[in-house]
Amino acid sequence: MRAPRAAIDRCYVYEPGFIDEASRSQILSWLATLKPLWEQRYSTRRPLPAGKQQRGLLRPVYWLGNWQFACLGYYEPPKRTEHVAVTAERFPPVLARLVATIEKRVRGGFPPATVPRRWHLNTCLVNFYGSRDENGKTIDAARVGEHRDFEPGPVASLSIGERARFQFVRRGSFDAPPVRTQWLEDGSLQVFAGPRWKDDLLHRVQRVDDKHDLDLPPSIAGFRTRRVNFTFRYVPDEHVAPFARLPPHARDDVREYVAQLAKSSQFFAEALASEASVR
Ligand SMILES: O=C(O)CCC(=O)C(=O)O
Repeated sequence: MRAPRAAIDRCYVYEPGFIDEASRSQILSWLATLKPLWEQRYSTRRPLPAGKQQRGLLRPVYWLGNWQFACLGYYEPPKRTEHVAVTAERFPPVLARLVATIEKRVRGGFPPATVPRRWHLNTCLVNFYGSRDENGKTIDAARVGEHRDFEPGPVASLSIGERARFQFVRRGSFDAPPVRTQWLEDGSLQVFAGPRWKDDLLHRVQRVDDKHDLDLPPSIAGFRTRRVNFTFRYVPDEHVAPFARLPPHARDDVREYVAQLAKSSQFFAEALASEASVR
């Protein structure tokens, strides 16, 4: 008797070797030009939310398309859509090219019901995974706890560097065996969509290998990066607002970050300067 064939899941793709060598080296050159931010989870200008403690994010990040500052609370429709996604730099040509290929594949292969009408990958979170030095000790920070991505439609992710153990888990049973474990390898693409992968299950990065003594660009003071992950998402364009159009309290919350970015980014230098015209 023939073994039953595994059911094809049209809402999940894992493709090793998606990033070609030329693109990989262009991505690395572009990464070297970035100055990622270490963000605080909550506003440093307003009282903390009840029961919460201020903390720095575990890892430095950079956003493209729009920047979802942690202290503004991240994009979460339907209740949090306004004033949380701040216009940011465009994708560099190499990422724009890869994204165009991914969007084509999604439109051609994913069930139409899982792809919103105006869906396009206009947002990218660049995650830097590695270890930081703290008082002479090395602290590993290469993981992300269970969460879901609230942006509507398929989410695509590209990985560079050491492989990461990525897992989908059931809510509330994080110690139970994961529903799916996927090692995300250097150069790979992962895409998932639909209610099962996006809403019912949570995902996490449990750990990242450290086998090749990698130190990926850019150089970040006190931090050694061994994996860079790009997650591409869709935020409806009407929910993306330029810094100067944020309400005053939100501008106050993020101005220091924008000023920090402005030191090495023409885009954010202009965003900061444009605030003067609305004051
Ligand atoms: O690093 C990864 O592969 C996943 C990152 C992630 O889950 C996220 O950015 O929401």
